Amino acid sequence: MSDVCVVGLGHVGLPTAALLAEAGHRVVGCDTAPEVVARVNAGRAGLHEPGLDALLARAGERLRAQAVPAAAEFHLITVPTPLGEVRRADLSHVWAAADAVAPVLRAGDCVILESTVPVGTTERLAARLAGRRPDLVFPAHGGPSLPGCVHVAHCPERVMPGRALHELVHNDRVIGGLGAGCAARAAEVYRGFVRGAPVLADCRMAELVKLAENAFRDVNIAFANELAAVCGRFGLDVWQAIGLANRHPRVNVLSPGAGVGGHCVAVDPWFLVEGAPEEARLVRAAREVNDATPHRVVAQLRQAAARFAAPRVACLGLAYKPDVGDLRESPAVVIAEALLREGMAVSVCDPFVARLPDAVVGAVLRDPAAAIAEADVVAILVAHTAFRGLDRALFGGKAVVDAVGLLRG
Ligand code: SAJ
Repeated sequence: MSDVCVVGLGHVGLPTAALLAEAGHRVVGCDTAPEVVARVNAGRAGLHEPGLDALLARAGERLRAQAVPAAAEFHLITVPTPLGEVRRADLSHVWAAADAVAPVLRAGDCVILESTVPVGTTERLAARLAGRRPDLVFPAHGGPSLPGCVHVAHCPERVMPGRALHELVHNDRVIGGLGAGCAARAAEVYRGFVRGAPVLADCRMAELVKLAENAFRDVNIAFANELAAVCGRFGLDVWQAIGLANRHPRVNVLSPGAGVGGHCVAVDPWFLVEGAPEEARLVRAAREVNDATPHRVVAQLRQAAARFAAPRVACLGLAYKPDVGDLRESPAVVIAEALLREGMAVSVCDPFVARLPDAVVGAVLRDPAAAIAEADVVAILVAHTAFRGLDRALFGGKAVVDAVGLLRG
């Protein structure tokens, strides 16, 4: 069993570190946030990830957390890559992780970048490491594996928040190597816990494939959202339209909603646009359609509220998607914020949210039945399973904007 160092103990890094520890590796997890280090060492995940606390308990002493990387055969970098200025990837966390790992690297070690990145980043990562460690040998992109070289690879995570443990084990992994032999070396660390297939490729290919996966989803959701806008223009019901279209054996239109949120699908397609602005026209258009969707929902709500002197709006759902408490890039937050700015009284109901974010200061968190009872307008923004059981009589006499088709069953 190897020593493994996981840099970044977030939604992907922590479950990965715990699975590696359970597979028998000695794992050091690193995080720059002292509270994360303390929490993990106390055996608490602090994430909405079913089974993770139990897994941490089983990992016991094989997983310990600290602020800085330790020497290890494998270094996994699982840090965030948010959208920075002018819709380009902010890679500052990747570079900080590289600079932290560089001093402990040894000949023959393997560095694996799991964060989602623009095409070409793994090569830049290797160049940065090589710049800090001129005493070590790094392969050139596509070049031969030299004796004692540091292996560098990109193995993008592909897990759905809330299903991380299942998907980390069962999803196939695309493992892209920098030079010959890097992908095969990187694959060794996943063997202990991944039951999906390891598919070896070049690092640029692995980077592109991850971006393509999320852009594919974004484009398809944009089509559904655009269809909702088109149906609105004709006064037609988009849910009925999709239900009928999907009876065609080769058509599968996704669900329109309040917009696209989360830290992946709403972000990663821009990394493709960044690298290929002339070519990625459909990808850019999809991003624009999905980003415009919350504003279209606000316009519908404004219209629904127009007949009330001091409209009270109940927003059902604040999370970026059903049955999670994650608020990152959530379109529901954008909508609630806009309603507050327009002077409406806003109550928010979300069984996964214990405290409202600063963005919606002025709104109140309430249980759905009470919020709906007192509202003039109900905005259904997230199809949480818990909302499906709400008594339909509650909505009687209310102006309802159902962005997610919850009342359609
Ligand atoms: N959404 C719709 N309509 C739909 C489906 C989704 O409006 O029919 C919305 C959701 O409400 C949400 C957004 O799209 O706001 C994104 O949700 P999602 O479930 O499509 O994706 P994420 O961001 O939770 O996770 C994605 C996954 N990628 C794909 O499905 C291609 C996951 O596998 C990736 O690992 C993850 O991004 C990531 O980390 O990149």
